[in-house]
Amino acid sequence: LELEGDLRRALTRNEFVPFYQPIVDLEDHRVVGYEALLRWRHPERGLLSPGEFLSVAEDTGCSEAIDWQIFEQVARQARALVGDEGFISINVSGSHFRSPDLDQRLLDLLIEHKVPARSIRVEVTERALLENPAQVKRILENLRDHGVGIALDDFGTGYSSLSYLHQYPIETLKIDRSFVIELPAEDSEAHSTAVVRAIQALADSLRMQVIAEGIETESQMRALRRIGCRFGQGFLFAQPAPASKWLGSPLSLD
Ligand code: G
Ligand code: G
Ligand code: NA
Ligand code: MN
Repeated sequence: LELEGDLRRALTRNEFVPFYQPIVDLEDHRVVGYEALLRWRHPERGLLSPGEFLSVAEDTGCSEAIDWQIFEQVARQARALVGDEGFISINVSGSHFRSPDLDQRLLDLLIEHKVPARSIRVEVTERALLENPAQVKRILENLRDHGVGIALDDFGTGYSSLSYLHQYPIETLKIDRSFVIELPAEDSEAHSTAVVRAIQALADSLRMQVIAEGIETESQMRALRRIGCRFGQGFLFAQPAPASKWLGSPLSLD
């Protein structure tokens, strides 16, 4: 496939970059952290999103190298972006958990760049948890023991057998934007409202934090606040943007 050659060339040319989307406290709109989101600065096709190339990257074994290109840049930019206060969330490809040294390499990278482990969160999907449970559990526990946060991404869309949740050191549930998109203004009986309410109740009882994804409207934000959801991200607050956009005013939307 042509795209595979393209991906390998892009890796050698460092064309993969993190964009950062603020994660805010829904009460006061304070920025508490950023999610690093992969983009490909393609020389001819412009800026590409993961949806356009990530599955080919996975199929051709490129996704781990892409992850590392992002992790390196995040490690270099983290302190300027969030100081001692905030955190940066990074996405890890599911297949990456087949690498038994993922945890140690990540911890070494943080030490090399003098980034405190508590400044970093790892986002993992439900599917990744279930593919290789014993190794994923060991890797996540080691990261957690060193202070790295663990968030479960796209929660509610996967293979949600709730029984596994407490078996992993998960501190944060990220509510998938497919539920947030459907949140109505006031109708508390609606299906999506019930799902989000249930996720929030589950998180509260397990003492986990909740972050809602894909908030685009004020009414979605108000519905989330009524449900007791404290944190979120989405176009209502800010689009993902290069680090330079946020460096002038770290942890602020201005
Ligand atoms: O930014 P966008 O909406 O196109 O992201 C699409 C998907 O790509 C999301 O599911 C997101 O979790 C995933 N993704 C974003 N950044 C990264 C990354 O750096 N590495 C990996 N493996 N996946 C990412
Ligand atoms: O898989 P994950 O949930 O990590 O991917 C998040 C993706 O959603 C990113 O690619 C990001 O660009 C995109 N995104 C972020 N905020 C919004 C939003 O408010 N609306 C929509 N439609 N997409 C968003
Ligand atoms: Na994510
Ligand atoms: Mn997500």
